[in-house]
Amino acid sequence: MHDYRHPAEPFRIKSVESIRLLSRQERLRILQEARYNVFKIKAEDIYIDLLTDSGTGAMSNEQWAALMRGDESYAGARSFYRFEKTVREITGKKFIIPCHQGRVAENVFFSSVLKAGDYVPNNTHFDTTRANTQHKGGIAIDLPCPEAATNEQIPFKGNIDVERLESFIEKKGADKIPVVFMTVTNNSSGGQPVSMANIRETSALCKKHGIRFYFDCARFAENAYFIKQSEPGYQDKSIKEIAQEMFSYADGALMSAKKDGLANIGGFIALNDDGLRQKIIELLIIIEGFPTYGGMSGRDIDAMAAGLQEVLNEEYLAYRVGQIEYFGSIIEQAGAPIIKPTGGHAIFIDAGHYLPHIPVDQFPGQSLTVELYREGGVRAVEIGSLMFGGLDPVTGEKITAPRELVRLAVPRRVYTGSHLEYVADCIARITKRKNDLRGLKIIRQAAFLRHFTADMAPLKEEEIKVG
Ligand code: PLI
Repeated sequence: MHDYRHPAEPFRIKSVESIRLLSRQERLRILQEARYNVFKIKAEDIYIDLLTDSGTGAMSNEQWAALMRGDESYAGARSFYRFEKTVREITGKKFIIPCHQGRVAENVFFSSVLKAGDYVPNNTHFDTTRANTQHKGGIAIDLPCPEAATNEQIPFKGNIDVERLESFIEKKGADKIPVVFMTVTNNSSGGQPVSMANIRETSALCKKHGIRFYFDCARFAENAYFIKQSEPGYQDKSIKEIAQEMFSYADGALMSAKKDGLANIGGFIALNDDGLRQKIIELLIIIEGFPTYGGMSGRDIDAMAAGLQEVLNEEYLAYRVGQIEYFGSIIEQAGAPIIKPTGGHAIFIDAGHYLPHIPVDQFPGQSLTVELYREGGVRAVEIGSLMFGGLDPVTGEKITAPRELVRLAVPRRVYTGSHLEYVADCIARITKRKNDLRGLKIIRQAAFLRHFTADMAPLKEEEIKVG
């Protein structure tokens, strides 16, 4: 498409925020104080923050202008109707319920559809979706396609395994499965996209069994861009048309607009089922607010509506996906194995392969995450045994994480190519002495989502095992 390393940023910078790199000595002290959990480090002590792409993006001048249009009326605000029109147009759903972020949408949705002991299959649950399912007594089932666990350079590794889904439905019975979810893009499986064909097949299977089919659509526009790039028949369609077709196969969707809504806060539920809407709204009013503001100010709703329109811009998506691809290539050159092909919002380093001398119960992913901060003030997040291992809070069974990954999530429109090159340089320095890295142990942990708050400590010499 072009001869550059990746499409240059299709925007110029109008407002800047200073960042600083603390001394190595300060970083060591901060790590100790944070108990080796990077969630507990203050943002001002981070140089490059790749913890998440959620709510961390830069808004456009149009979004800042939209803030001024915000209508702060308690009920029936203009902001809501502008937002509703935008989401209806993209999703084709009748009812649009605003929620201040994705996990609230999950909370009110699962509280309204789940009974204890029900199953919720998904291509791969994101951690809050899993926790919300479990919190209501449900059992979260991941059914990623077999290619997801390989390093094959093929598109659409975010797909659900339709055959396994079918046999799962036949085994457990449709009455035990109130909803099947599809996460687009598949965040926990490497930000990999899902194909339209897979969406269509899953939808047909759910219809056949009378089971609801919903999207967890936090990154739907990035997914639509991958479909345009790689799935035959979509090259001449606009991103909006592709998104509309994706949503046409689902009964509804839950969205965290902190990703492809290009907003710092926001989310929604879109659906056609009026009975379910009523149930959701009853709970929403108790925990979020009136259904025309759902826990948000009018200005936030307007900024989200503007972001949802902007994200459909193909030039923006080409830059976004191109930037991630470039980032992946320089990290690989720096010596760290990554999940390939690169997905839409992050690079996932395979820490299990990078640090094979650290066994999974000594958290190789967390070891690399800690080292990235120590080396260069870079904040990443572990997606491995710390996030997904431990004991199932519902069944008490021991859970094994599928892989030991470290995610470097790239906030939207925030960091330039040279910031990303700096991160790759840090990895190159770590690679030179990676055999000296050690594992960690947990000192204290919570039952749900333990990675957010766990206290950790480096292992003592006598505690070190070899992987
Ligand atoms: O952070 P929330 O509550 O607005 O959204 C939760 C959520 C739901 N689904 C998916 C696919 C997500 O990626 C997600 C949040 N993701 C975060 C915070 C992330 O760092 O990836």
